[in-house]
Formats: sequence, structure tokens, C-alpha cells
Amino acid sequence: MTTRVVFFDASSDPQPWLAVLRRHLPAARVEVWVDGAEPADYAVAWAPPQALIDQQTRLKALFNVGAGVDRLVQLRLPGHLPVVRLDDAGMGVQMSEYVCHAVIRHFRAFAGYQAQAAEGVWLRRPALRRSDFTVGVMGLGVLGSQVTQALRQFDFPVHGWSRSARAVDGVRCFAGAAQLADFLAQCRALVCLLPLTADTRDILGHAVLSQLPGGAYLVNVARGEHVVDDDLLALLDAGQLAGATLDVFRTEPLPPQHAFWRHPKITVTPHISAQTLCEESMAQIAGKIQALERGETVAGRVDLQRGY
Ligand code: NDP
Ligand code: OXD
Repeated sequence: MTTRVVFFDASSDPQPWLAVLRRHLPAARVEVWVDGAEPADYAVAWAPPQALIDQQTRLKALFNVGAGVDRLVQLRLPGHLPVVRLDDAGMGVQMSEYVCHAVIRHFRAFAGYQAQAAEGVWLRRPALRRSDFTVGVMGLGVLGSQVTQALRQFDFPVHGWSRSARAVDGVRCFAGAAQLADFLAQCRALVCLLPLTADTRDILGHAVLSQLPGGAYLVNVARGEHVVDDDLLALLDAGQLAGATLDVFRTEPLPPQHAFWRHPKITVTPHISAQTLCEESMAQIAGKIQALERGETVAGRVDLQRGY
């Protein structure tokens, strides 16, 4: 029997994604999902509507065209349906370069030098002590753990925080709510790479951010709902935080009137810290479909109870 695959992503032209899937699955029938489409064996989707799940009752697996599954787990999903997230697929290196860039830009005061250059000002600022500049990474999963290793290349002390106890090369690891305060107390820069779940929503609010050392810097590359926007603005305006680089927002695109756009201490990027790469992601998913057809297990299965 021919394997049938349906694809859905309302945010982009599906044709390049279909072309790669078809190239890697030459014997399969790969089509865009439309309302009322025939039953398929696999769905490959980003933020699908509930109708896709309700109509596609014979799916053997649902593949998320991304790492974060917060949009998927909001749907009513059959408990038996395996949901598989992207497992790096070229995102780790992008996330590492984005985070290192943001941290180093702050650590080396490059934004300040750019402003000086625009005014023709020749002024050396005192160098910060690297050994005092601990970078903390919240979330030590597929992406967070790679980011810690990239930061280590620049000799920053790196601390990490996860839900369960982890051991990551050269990283001082903290776990769970009980160790959060100790973790935060030393982070001169804090990077958020947590999944969005009931436990992590709004985590970057006053209570947590105010436990950072004075003058700390925030990099949020996870989800906008991790940040309590007004609390962040208040801490920046009070001088308790030095600045923030934000790639993700509660509403995307970030509305034109949002204060983050114009805040002098905030750098905004449009959710590009780690983009889903067409070739890498579709090749990975096609490989996993073939593995499942052979009766093998695949990496990246989402725990629906945990929400990531
Ligand atoms: P993973 O699921 O691989 O890792 C998640 C990590 O977060 C794990 O270490 C996990 O702990 C930890 N964690 C989960 N819940 C808690 C909690 N309550 N308290 C403490 N730690 C917790 O995720 P990825 O590394 O692949 O991706 C992280 C997120 O990055 C995605 O969910 C997505 O939202 C975002 N993302 C953003 C992109 C962008 O372009 N801006 C692109 C790709 C992803 P444990 O190890 O114990 O399970
Ligand atoms: C993802 C994303 O989760 O692009 O993959 O945000």
C-alpha cells in the first residue's frame, strides 16, 4: 500500500517543502492537507487547525515542523497518536550563533561603540571580567545544551537550569524550583530556552527577573509567553536589568505600537533565532517516516502529559 503523507503550514508556500519530502519519499503520496482530504498515514504540520486532527483519524504519527510544540498541544489530540518534534535539524547552530552574538554584543558593549562611532567619538570602555560574567541558560534540551557548549568556547562560566537533574560538559547544572534562586543569583546574562508549558508560562516576570544580579542582561529565544512584558519594562526602566534581546513575543508579528520596538535597551528580532530549514527538516522527517514504516522507534517523541 502506498504511504500517504499530508502537509500543512499556513505560514509559508508549501511547494518547496513538498518537493523535498517527495524527493526523500519517492514511493509515497505527499500532498497538501485540505479540508476533507483522504485519510493519510502521516501528517507533517506547523500549527494545524483542529479539523486536521479530527479528520485524519488513521494517522500513525504527527510531525511538528518546528522544535516547540506549544501550538500543537493546545489541540485535542488522541492520546495514542505519536507526536514528533524536530530534533535540531540545523537549529542548534543557528541558536548558538544568535545567543553568542547577543551575549557578546552586550559583554563587549558593541551597541555602545556603534552609537559612539555614529557621533565620531573615540572612547575605550573598561573591559568586564569574563570570569565574573556567568551566563545562565534556562532549558538544557536539544537546543539549550548546544548553546551552553557554544558559550563555553568564549570562556564564559556557564550555568544551566532544567526540570530534572542534568549533567552537561563544563556546565554547572541546577534543577527544579528548589534550585532556581541559586541559579539566578549568579547569572549576569540569562538565556531562555524553555518550552512553553503551564509551568513555564510567565516565568520571566518580576519574581524571577529581580533575583538576577543588578545590571543583568536577558536573551529570550523561546516563546513570548515566557516574559511578563510590563515586568520586564519596569525592571529595565528602574536600571535593575541592563537590557534584553528578544526574538519571540506574545503577539507575533510584534504589534507596531508595542513598547518593545522603541525601547532603547531592547533589541527586537522577528522570531528568526533558529529558523526551520526546509531541506534539513523535511529530510529528517522523511527519514523518521521510513524508520516508523520499518517498525523502528524515532527520537523526538513528545510527552503530551509534560507538554514538551
Ligand atoms: P527541549 O524540549 O529539547 O528541552 C527543553 C528543556 O527545558 C529541557 O532541558 C527541560 O528539562 C527544560 N524544562 C522544561 N520544563 C521545565 C521546567 N518547568 N523547569 C525547568 N526546566 C524545564 O527543547 P529545545 O531545546 O529543542 O527547544 C526549546 C524551545 O526553544 C522550544 O520549545 C521552542 O519554544 C523554542 N524555539 C524557538 C525558536 C526560535 O526561532 N525562536 C526555534 C526553535 C525552538 P529536562 O531536561 O529535565 O526535560
Ligand atoms: C520552533 C520555532 O519552535 O521556530 O521551531 O519557534
